[in-house]
Amino acid sequence: MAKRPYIVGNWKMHGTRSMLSEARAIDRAAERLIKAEVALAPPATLLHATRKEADLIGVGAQDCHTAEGGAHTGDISAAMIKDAGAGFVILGHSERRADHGETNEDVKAKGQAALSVGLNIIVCVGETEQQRDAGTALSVVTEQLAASLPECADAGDRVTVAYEPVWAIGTGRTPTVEEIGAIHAAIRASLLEIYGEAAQEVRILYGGSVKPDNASELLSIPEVGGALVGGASLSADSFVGIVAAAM
Ligand code: G2H
Repeated sequence: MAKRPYIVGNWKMHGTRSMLSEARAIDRAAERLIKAEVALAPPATLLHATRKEADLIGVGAQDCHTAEGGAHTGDISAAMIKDAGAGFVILGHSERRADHGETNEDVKAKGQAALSVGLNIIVCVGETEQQRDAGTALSVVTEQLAASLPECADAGDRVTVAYEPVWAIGTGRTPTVEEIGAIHAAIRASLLEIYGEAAQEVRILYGGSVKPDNASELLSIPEVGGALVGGASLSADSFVGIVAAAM
């Protein structure tokens, strides 16, 4: 049976406790929008509070460390994230790859750490504008994927991939339907090589300037199994508009 579209809000470094009212409103809306699976990834400081406020939606983190614990000032382990009430973690977002120099190998190690404590993972991949212009988007994305994904026997249940072209993030620009379709098809083919048959069940999200007014078109592309939403997830109204477009 096909899985429900997965709509994940990535709050990035936005949100103090005053934003919990948005999480509550999204959670309330999820009660009627049951044809989609809805989740929020607030900053780590709000994980526990969001989990307590929201009963129906998934709650996840935006990063984790590879180690179980130790002398890593400022970092947070996968076990701590789980303890705070999260069910998943986003890994390898291009902002972390750019701001913190995260490599594919780092992302893979983080994925292993997360899976080992029972967190599910959303692994992000995507090309830069330069790479797209050079015609290498497909190879960049499939190479990132092959090197970033951890081994996982039940990948169909625990792994999600998010395709986020770097040049589309927060810019209001999106690839064409054909471009997204081609990359998602290539991602599916790579996933089948990596995970075998289990890959059929892995959802591939699109991310990058998803808004209520383009969500319906983006989510109707074959192989697009949902969306990773940044800016438009900060308000319950616009995020719920995107969730509604998924159904
Ligand atoms: C891409 C996306 C969320 P935005 O980073 O991961 O952000 O929707 O603001 O482009």
